[in-house]
Amino acid sequence: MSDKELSATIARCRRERRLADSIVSAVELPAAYRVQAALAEGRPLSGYKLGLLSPAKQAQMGISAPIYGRILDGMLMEGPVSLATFLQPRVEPEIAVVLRGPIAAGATPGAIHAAIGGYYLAVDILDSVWRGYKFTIAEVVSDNASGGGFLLGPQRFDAAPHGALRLWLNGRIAGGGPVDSLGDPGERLAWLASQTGSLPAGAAVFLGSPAAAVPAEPGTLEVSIGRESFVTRLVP
Ligand code: 0L1
Ligand code: MG
Repeated sequence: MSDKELSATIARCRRERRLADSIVSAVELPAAYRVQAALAEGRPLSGYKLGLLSPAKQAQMGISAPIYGRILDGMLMEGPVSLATFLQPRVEPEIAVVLRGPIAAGATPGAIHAAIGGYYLAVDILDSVWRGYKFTIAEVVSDNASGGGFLLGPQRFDAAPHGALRLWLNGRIAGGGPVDSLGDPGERLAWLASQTGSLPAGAAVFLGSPAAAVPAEPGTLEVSIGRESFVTRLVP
């Protein structure tokens, strides 16, 4: 499958609200990012997501760096969130930052730190177009790194929270892991700016999850770290 066919498949399946089957293709990563950008054209950008942060996940996909996707107009949501708007939603707990200033490619660590307006508990709602989340790396990058919906908790933290980030679904723990395993947020933002050219002021950047994504279900969704938590609702 060529990059044009890949782009057309994703666009058609998204439009028709149906899943696509993975087809092994020879599309390289730079071409996949071009497909992602072309599919996002005309939609205002609210930020970015980082994905596949862990070396184990990267090795599984045959890459040695994270991937990124775009948070587009309408993807930043407030609860309650209707699951009917997605194809096959999965959720994972994250930390996100909101930028108060722009970050240029090559910015110093000090400039990056100064550009961070705050840290938030967050939920990444993944929604791959690829059936059963079975995809090649080119397919998932072209499909906007499975970007579906994004939730930011109401509380702003001045500093990056540390500890075990946990996801609770209807009172049951659904996953978690140490937030420090995601690496230094400043370094992650530096990498992202080097890939995109710059990050605009006001952008939300979801920094990835230390936990595996789990299928979303209606009910109460909670993200916690230490004594802090963010609760929202998922409805059918
Ligand atoms: O970390 C992530 O948000 C994952 C991005 C793409 C891979 C997936 O859909 O599982
Ligand atoms: Mg994620």
